[in-house]
Amino acid sequence: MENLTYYRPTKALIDLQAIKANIQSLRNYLQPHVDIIAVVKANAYGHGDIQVAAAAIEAGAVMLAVATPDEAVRIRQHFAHIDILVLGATPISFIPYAASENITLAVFSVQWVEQAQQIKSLQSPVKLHIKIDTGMGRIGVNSLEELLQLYEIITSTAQFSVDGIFTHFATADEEETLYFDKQVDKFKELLQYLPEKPRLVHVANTATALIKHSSLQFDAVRFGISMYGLLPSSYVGEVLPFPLRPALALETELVHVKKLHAGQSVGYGATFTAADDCYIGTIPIGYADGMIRKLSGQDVLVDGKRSPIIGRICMDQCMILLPAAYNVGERVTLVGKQQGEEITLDDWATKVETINYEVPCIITSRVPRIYIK
Ligand code: PMH
Repeated sequence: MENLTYYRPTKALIDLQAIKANIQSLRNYLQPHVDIIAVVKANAYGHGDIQVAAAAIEAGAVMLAVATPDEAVRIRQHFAHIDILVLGATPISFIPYAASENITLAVFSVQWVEQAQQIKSLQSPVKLHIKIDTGMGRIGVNSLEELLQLYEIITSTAQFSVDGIFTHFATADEEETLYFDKQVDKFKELLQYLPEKPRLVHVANTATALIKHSSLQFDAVRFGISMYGLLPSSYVGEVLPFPLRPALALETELVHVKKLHAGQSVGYGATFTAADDCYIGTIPIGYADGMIRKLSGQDVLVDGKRSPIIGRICMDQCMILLPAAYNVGERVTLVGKQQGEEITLDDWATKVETINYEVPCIITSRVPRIYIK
């Protein structure tokens, strides 16, 4: 039984309406025949796979994409009928489960298919999406020869059927299009040599779906980061066709407030020393929650005012410089809005020199995700 009572006030609030609205905006923007594949890998980018999947399906997604077989199992246990695609590599040992539970797998290796041929008596053929490496250099077949060899062995193997073909772009979110165009050309060229076009051709991640030519929507788009209301890059923000609603807020409360006298210090290493008398608050969130020490100095919101995190962030707690003497229990917003002020996951990403994708993924499972319907 899931623990639904949380005593610590630190919570990630996930706005499922925002997720639905982002998908619906995409739906209105895409050509009518194009399907939406909701990318819910990595626990839906840290937002919670099952709840996000339910919202995505309700908003019109017809397939869910995950990275690993284990993620697919979790989704299937909650959703009996939705199509699920595993984007990453799958061990042979997963194939019987994929066959009995209708999980679609990415395929990119002849050797893998040969090994799979040894598995007899599958409940039904496993649907495969051929992955082409057009320039990401990650997984995927790299040449026409490899593609045709793979296609031939799959189509002559009773255990499998070809349902789709796809690739992934390395630079779709950038203004410069040279490398992107090369990837597109390679994909289109390889595609035309296939004896038959698979049911589902898909190449577009969020950036491609939102800012590239509509012909690159093909049969489906894989909608990840902007489903969560976040931009793939600042450049995409400049040319975005519709507004996005961020889905995640992170909140806690003051659990201790004290007056610090000039000369007194705060935290491990005593790295902050008060120049003047001031009020500091302790909040129950630390690096074990994903609030890594590099976030020291980041502002949080208290009573609509920006208050910086001071000193080193501890495992379970950190301290903030308060604008005034507030009471224990005062709401503290780490990500989200208060009275017209806002702190975003992009602010965190800038502070720790990473991308917004990474930030919700590193908010650990100790922080409960609370769903606002
Ligand atoms: N398709 C594949 C194969 C992906 O790896 C990803 C994101 C997406 C679609 C969705 O992209 P979007 O969130 O930009 O829409 N994958 C990753 C990754 O591996 N690291 O960062 C994002």
